[in-house]
Amino acid sequence: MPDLLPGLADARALLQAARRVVVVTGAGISAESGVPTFRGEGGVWGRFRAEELATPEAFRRDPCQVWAWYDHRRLALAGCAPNPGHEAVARFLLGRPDVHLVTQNVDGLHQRALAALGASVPHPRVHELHGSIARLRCARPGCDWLAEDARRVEADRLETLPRCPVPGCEGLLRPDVVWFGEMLPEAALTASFEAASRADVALVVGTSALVHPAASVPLATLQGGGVLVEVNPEPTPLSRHARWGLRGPAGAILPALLDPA
Ligand code: BJW
Repeated sequence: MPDLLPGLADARALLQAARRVVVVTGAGISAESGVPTFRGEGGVWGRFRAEELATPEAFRRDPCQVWAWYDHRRLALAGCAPNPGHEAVARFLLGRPDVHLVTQNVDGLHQRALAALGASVPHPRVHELHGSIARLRCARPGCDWLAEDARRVEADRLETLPRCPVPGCEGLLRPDVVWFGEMLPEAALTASFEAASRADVALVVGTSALVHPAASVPLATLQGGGVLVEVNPEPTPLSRHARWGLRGPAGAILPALLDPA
């Protein structure tokens, strides 16, 4: 299939010749690993309301409900593995010093693909804009406790939710992800826009490009004089800016696009 895809050979030539590349990914790259996307058919927001699960207000109102959802997702993720799309991005990033990866995904599958190739993670050229579901942090303002933590959370009662281990704090712990209305991590955001504005090519994969400021990252490449390549079965608001729009699944297209001949 990939050889016959319109634009694939040209997009591949563009990416292979480019020096600086920023790869921007969203939930679609993990769809073939069995991780549901947020929008579209079968998407999370078709079954659950974002404002009841992915806002700081929702956590304050009903931390058990929010934790039950995250515990379910953390458990489901443990049974998922990186797919050929994540693996191709990992090879591309490790093979070239001027490639940066900006991801909105909290699933850790990019990092797992990199670790499988022997890279130490977190990798300095991977920028997680919306955090990581594998980390917990204290929800109490002013407390900066943060750690990788894979524990199951019993979310049926407030008393069983995880608490901050800092002596005297005991604030509720929450997943280290970015909910609607929250600021993105400053270092990751700055690094993402810097990498994008310097890039010759932004390769945008599997995002509906509806959530800001992440959706604006590829626009920084355009503003810097670079070009955009999109991989997505469906068009998005970024499609009209793309030099090449490759319509199909990331797991099939990315190895053909990124691996050396
Ligand atoms: C495939 C495929 C296959 C399928 N291969 N592809 C400017 C304008 C308008 C609004 C705003 C704005 N600036 C800020 C806002 C508000 C808001 C926002 O953007 N709202 C819009 C929805 C209207 N943004 C925020 O609140 C952000 N914070 C912020 O801006 O702070 C500053 C501020 C603070 C206070 C006041 C004002 C400003 C925070 C956004 C946080 C988003 N959080 C979530 C949840 C993360 C945690 C978790 O996972 O639990 O992040 S929501 C969800 O959407 C998740 C994703 O990262 C994010 C993006 O989704 P993504 O990745 O694009 O997935 P989908 O499902 O939408 O798309 C999948 C795509 O894959 C589709 O296109 C498919 O076709 C494709 N696909 N299979 C390739 N096999």
